[in-house]
Amino acid sequence: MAKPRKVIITCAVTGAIHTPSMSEYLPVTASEIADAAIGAAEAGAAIVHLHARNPEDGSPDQSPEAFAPFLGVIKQASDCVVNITTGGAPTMTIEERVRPAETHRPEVASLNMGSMNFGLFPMLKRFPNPKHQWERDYLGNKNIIFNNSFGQIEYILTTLGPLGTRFEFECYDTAHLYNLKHFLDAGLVKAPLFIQTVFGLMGGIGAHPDDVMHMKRTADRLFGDQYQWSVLGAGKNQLPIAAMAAAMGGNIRVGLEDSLWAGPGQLAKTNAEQVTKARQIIDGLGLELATPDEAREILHLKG
Ligand code: KMH
Ligand code: ZN
Repeated sequence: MAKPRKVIITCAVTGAIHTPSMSEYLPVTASEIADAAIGAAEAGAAIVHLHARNPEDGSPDQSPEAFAPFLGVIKQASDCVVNITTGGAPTMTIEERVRPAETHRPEVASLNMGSMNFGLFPMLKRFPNPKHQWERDYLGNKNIIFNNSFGQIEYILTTLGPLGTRFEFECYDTAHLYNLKHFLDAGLVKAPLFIQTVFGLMGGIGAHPDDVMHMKRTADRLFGDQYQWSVLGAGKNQLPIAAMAAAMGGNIRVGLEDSLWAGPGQLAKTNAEQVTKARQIIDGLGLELATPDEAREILHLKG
């Protein structure tokens, strides 16, 4: 009998989209981020995707020094795969964005595969009174463009590739899959590709099942068996999209970076709570959870 497929859960514990006024449970300090990552790994996440924040006001902080304290604690406590963001926040320069991964040389770094509008302002309807001025400026800005030009993508690949870091290719629309294909054909990226398709962010593709199917079909046509598919549904789309993708051969990303919710109107108190829900989907489908070492083998990570 064929063995059940191993599904990789990634947990993105804090990110740079949500702000502290939206949820008291959003990890902000180094010790909160470390606890969140360790808890997520204990609940079944093979990979933790990490951003840092300024402990004073919760604003995104992309200095390598901000990552160091929680990276050390996570490494001591867990063998999970560490994934450091190169997206940072869409207001940062590319040099600033790449520095934490360049300094800390993780097994995986995120790599965003195209430029796009980034609409955070709809969240102001749900959370109309942010506490800090930076939150009001950030969320109210209707002119945010997330810059990921071909030159910037190449800069990240040629800076981090030689360090042995591999990539979580974040694709927010079908064009981003074609951009990735360009880099594969140019020999700048190597299979197996870990493709994180992102659904339901304003500026990217929607979160309808047709959108999921279209991204999957396009990736299948462009990359065949040269890729591992993972999905991230923003906000309330997180678990429905996770369930759909898991049933179709995909891997799952959860975490408070992508959704603050544990259910309708109910804030998630921990990242581990969302990992547990993803795990229930995997169990229910008769699939198995990938351990960190299995994820390393599947994705050809340096270990
Ligand atoms: N917040 C995600 C939708 C990055 O860190 O490079 C995108 C993200 C970007 O994870
Ligand atoms: Zn991120």
